[in-house]
Amino acid sequence: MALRTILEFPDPRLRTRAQPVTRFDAALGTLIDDLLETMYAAPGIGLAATQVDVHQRVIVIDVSKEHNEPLTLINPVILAREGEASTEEGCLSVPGIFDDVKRATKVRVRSHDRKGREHEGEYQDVLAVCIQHEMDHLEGKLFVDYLSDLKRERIRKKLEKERRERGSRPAANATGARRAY
Ligand code: GNR
Ligand code: NI
Repeated sequence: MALRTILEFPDPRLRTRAQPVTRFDAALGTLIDDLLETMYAAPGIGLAATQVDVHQRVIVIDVSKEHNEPLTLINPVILAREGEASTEEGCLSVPGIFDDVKRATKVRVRSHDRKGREHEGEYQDVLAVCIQHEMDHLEGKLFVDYLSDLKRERIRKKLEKERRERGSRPAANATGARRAY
């Protein structure tokens, strides 16, 4: 297993539309294991392959506290949606930014598991929100796209400034102290 690097807004690679999975092989298994490990380490409640620069229709989710209810949805399709509610969302690709997004409160989804078996399920509340958020990633869409152009521009500038300041600082060592020159 391995941790993968999560792309951050406004990286243009996050705008790639993912392709359907056609081979349910060992490489797919490795990708899923890496996505789960990267999601738990972050920590986050979901991760789409798009976020680690793999443009295949694979998402992982675990909304449990104990991190013991992993869900893998491959080639997911929403068959039905019900209800509407606004929830505060965040995204590992838009670190430190949280805002309200309106989504369906219940979704019926058809997907495949890692073995290629077809599965249909109904998901509600946090799980429904998370699935819709992750499926947006597969279309190259981010939650900040639902905000105003002005807000999204402000977020872009803030993240670019933070990255600039992070990038020009000497790397910290394992104890958190700055390296001496
Ligand atoms: O960890 C995450 N939390 C979250 C909270 C509210 C709505 C959606 C999410 S998904 C996010 C992880 C992530 O960026 N997945 O793409
Ligand atoms: Ni996200």
